[in-house]
Amino acid sequence: MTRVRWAALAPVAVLLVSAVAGCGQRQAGADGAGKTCTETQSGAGFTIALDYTPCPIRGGQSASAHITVKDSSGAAVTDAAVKVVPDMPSMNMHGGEQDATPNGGGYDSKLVLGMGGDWKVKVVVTRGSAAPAEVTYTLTAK
Ligand SMILES: [Cu+2]
Repeated sequence: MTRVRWAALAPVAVLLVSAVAGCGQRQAGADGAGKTCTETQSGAGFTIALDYTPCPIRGGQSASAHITVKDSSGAAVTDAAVKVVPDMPSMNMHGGEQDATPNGGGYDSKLVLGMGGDWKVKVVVTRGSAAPAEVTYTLTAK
């Protein structure tokens, strides 16, 4: 009899949990969960666009980044080595460096900002034997 009662209550518990989770997901969605933002910086003859999802990035969670690199004539640069280096200057925190992977005319990378706050995200583009090009994006993690 006790077992039957618990079994009858289980769907109620599931409903309660999903109602709470659903509320959180709606808030996250309104806060940019599925949104991609793009920041563009230029340096050393390259124009480097950083797309990141979600926008804003959540501190302590892994975001996904897509980087596109164009040369001074506007042609996509697909043969470079691209590295992503996050730092939080106010706390002297160094984030996890990522080597981006070539994909679809650009480069994919994880982007992990360890906590909420202002971060400097450096993208380093190295092509052949040329000196690396570095650009820095200022991103605020929530
Ligand atoms: Cu910090």
